[in-house]
Amino acid sequence: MSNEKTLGRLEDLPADYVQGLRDRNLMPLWPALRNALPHERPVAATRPTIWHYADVRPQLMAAGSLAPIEKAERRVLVLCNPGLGIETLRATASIYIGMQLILPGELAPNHRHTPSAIRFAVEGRGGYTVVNGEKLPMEKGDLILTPALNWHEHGHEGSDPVIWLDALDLPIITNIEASYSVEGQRHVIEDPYNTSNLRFARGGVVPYEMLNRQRAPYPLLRFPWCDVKATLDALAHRLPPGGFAHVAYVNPETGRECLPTLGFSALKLPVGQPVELLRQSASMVLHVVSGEGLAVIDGHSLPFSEADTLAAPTHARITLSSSGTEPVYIFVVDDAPLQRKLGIHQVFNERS
Ligand code: GTQ
Repeated sequence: MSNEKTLGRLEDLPADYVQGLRDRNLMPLWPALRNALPHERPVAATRPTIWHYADVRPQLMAAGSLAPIEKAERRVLVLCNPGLGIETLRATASIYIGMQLILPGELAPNHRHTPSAIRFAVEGRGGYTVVNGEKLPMEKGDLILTPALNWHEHGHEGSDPVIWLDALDLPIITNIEASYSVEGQRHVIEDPYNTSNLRFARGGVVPYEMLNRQRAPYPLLRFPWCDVKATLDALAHRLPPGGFAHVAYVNPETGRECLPTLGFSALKLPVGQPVELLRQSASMVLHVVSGEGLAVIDGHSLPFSEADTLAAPTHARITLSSSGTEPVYIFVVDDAPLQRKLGIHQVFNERS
């Protein structure tokens, strides 16, 4: 940077002065200023990373026999970004991602916590989550919200292993020293029919009594994949040249993001045509619902196939392309809602 001034270093100061500062719990800002406020763009420790499902699945199945549900509560392997230190349990600086296994007949007991969470179903039939008494089935590709401080437990009525992806804002909540959980009694299922989804099954038409109701903060808790895919397929038919279909999951009462910190979207990559995402300030995690292809994230080439999961740091350049004969569907988690609330979310329009 041409106008970048070189600032004084800690070593330039007399050692006894620095020690005197330390003894008083003080530090000079100027040697740390460029670290705290780097010029032009953030310095991200988050590394472009891929977790192949072919690697994760066998380890998760092994956990199925090594860790009984009673000893685990949640049988999860966490997707840890090596750039952030894997013991910090972060896929990006703000996003936690786990892969959870539940076996037939098991129950992951009721609890609630300050981090907000979602489930995105990856494999198996018969799994469900109960949120505040409402039973939410989990079929492949379904998105289930378990918002902050809402009671939730998971069960399994099918016959094969069920695996889903968990995304939580845990790193954010941990960093503000606000993370904790409470254990609850087993749910009484008051709504076995996923009524929240029924209320909003058709855009623009809701049960009449909704007009006399107070707005709920989380009116829709389950977003079935079949609806999302149908919307992507319909949009993909009327794209401008070079465009791609990308839909956001929203709160149907506000039209805005459905959780306070994390945002969810899905996109469809056309066959044989690379797509460059607009560079933006949010970090993100991409999960491949189906198809295979190549992601290039800040110059790192990461070939992907079905059920693989990728992490991209803030401000990343991301190009995606399908390599097979089938279109690619991708589910995206980002921290744009938090960044918007902080007034720092930016989209950069330049293409490289
Ligand atoms: O299923 O409630 O991956 O509480 C981490 C924490 C899943 C869950 C995780 C959790 C859950």
